[in-house]
Amino acid sequence: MNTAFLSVGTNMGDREAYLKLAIASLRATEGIELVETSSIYETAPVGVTDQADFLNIVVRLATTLAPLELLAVCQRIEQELGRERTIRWGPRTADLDILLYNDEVIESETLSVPHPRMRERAFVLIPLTELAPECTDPVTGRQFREEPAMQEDGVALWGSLEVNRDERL
Ligand code: GSY
Repeated sequence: MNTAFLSVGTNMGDREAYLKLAIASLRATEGIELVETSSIYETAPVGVTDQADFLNIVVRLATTLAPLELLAVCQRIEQELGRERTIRWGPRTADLDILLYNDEVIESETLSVPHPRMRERAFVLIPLTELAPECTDPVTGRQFREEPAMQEDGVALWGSLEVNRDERL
């Protein structure tokens, strides 16, 4: 069994509903066990800043899927939830990124793990370290909680998904 962390973000429509739908789709996927979800954070947009605030979470999965299979699942869920890849860095109903897959370092044409921009993104680092405070970057050897971006503004606790424990396990 493999451990993976995903980042899920949304800034269109009913943002909480999109997070819940993404979680439900992950849960319904063969080969994926949703182990836990972080709190929900409301976060200022990074990249294109002239767009609505996001809701972001990080989830921990146990999975038998290989990294590229997991990527295909993420892309399928984004499409199911209506994401159209029009504006790069622009608004989206749901964005699912693989952050970490075990301690593996993967550089392929379609997938880079650890996610290449995660070290600069407080909206990823803060929910990730909520779930895994000791988590260490397999590339730098540093703990993610030591990254300077952890101190950035623009990330506020918003709520929780109220996933009950029985559903989680
Ligand atoms: O890369 C994920 C999509 N995304 C986000 C996001 O999820 N949250 C925030 N705050 N800014 C973002 N910019 C992009 S692109």
